Amino acid sequence: MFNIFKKTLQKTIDSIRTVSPKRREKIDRDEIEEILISCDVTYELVEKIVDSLPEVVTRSRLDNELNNIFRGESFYDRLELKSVDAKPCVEIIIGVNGAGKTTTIAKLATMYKNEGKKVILGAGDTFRAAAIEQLKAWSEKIGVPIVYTKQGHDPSAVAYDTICSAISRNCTNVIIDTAGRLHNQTNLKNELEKIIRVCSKAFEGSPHRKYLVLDGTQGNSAIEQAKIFHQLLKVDGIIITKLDGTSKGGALFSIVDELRLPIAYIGTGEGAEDFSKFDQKAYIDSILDAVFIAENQEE
Ligand SMILES: Nc1nc2c(ncn2[C@@H]2O[C@H](COP(=O)(O)OP(=O)(O)O)[C@@H](O)[C@H]2O)c(=O)[nH]1
Ligand SMILES: [Mg+2]
Repeated sequence: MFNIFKKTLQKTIDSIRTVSPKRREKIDRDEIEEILISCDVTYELVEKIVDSLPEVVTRSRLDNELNNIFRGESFYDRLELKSVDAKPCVEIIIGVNGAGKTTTIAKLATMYKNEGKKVILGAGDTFRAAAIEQLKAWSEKIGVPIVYTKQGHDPSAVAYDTICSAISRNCTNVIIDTAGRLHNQTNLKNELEKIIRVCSKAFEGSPHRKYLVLDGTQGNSAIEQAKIFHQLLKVDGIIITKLDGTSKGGALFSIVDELRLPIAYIGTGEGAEDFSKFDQKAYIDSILDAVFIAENQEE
């Protein structure tokens, strides 16, 4: 079966196979430690995982440990995105510049459109003219309407207009872009809080989801930045972009472990369809397949 996770994680898999070239049934704990570090799992989490492993590790044992990271509060819970029944469902996309927000919006919109939903975009990154143009170009390309304004105008007004327009056009989904200038945290916080406040004025209960977009090529160094955003705004879910272009694909374990937030989607390329729901099993299996062979099987 064609496996998008395996394909997207190829660089990560290559990196694992550099430290552990031969796949085996059982692997020494020390080697597991090296493998996890090689794909950018944080040292703290590697230690936590390795400490609970026996000296010789089977696939199912490591599988267990890795799956545990995605547990919610209780043993049987999983970190999951809350479901939204509201119509329209309003989502805002936050994250630093260059993380992949605008591209991700085009991807999300394409996915919704393919599911038969009626989408509208709000060009809420009014800081740079190029950001508005970029989202406009996407909107034409994927055939989804957009609400925008001139550079420098109030992004919360765009959010308001987009939601009102969505309601009058009977749209099911609103996706709002934002600017991500993290070097001025107070400004960013005020601006994003205002957008959120204004959303709820336009449509009570919205925004229903706040997605934080993280650049996958940053690996676990994106965690600190993610914590700041989460503290400021209470993020609902994470989208990891550019997973196709990095050997740091193991960082997702640390991101989840530290933030205790679900990973909703991954970016697998630059095109509008290069996007996938995060699949915990496919993700973990791709990594385990790089390390282990099935029992009684020759490499
Ligand atoms: N390879 C790859 N490139 C991506 C992905 N997502 C975004 N990009 C690229 O990253 C760059 C920045 O994306 P953009 O959406 O403008 O980021 P923003 O500043 O956060 O809005 C662009 O060149 C995108 O094509 C992805 O999943 N894979
Ligand atoms: Mg952008």
